Amino acid sequence: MTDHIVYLGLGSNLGDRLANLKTAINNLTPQLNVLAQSSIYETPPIGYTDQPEFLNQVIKAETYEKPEALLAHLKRLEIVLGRQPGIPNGPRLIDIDILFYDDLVLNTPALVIPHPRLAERGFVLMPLNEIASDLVHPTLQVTISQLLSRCDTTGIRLYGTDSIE
Ligand code: PH2
Ligand code: MG
Ligand code: MG
Repeated sequence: MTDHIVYLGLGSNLGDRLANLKTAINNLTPQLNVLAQSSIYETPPIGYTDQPEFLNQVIKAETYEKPEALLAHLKRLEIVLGRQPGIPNGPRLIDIDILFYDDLVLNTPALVIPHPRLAERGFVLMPLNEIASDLVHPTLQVTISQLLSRCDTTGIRLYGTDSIE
């Protein structure tokens, strides 16, 4: 079995957001074996802003699936967990995106790897930086920590740790 290392971005802004993330992670097997999990962040919605705040998290996993089969597995899981079709960038119970798949660069109508918007998304880069700060983006040729340092992270904070002012 040839294993591949992938990073997945998870997001939820409907229902019990924390439970949605946990249920998603618990149902990744057997196709994926989770190796590391970031903290969970509460993040203002990007793109379509008139919707509830998200919880976002990033995980590192190993998988034997090819990219297309992995995508199909994740889409099936989103639907099993209750995701309904909706507007692009709109509210969702659960979103599971492939961020990286080894150092693969893939551009098909169905799937683009690395995720095409990760470099400008603080809600991806903050959690990703926790578990992969030295990972080099295969086309941009800079590390995650470098991408994060250039990115707007306004309003993003760790979830479940109330700040003391
Ligand atoms: N996902 C989107 C669009 N906007 N904003 C935040 N904060 N978190 C997300 O996961 C997110 C988003 C499309 O998938
Ligand atoms: Mg997404
Ligand atoms: Mg998605």
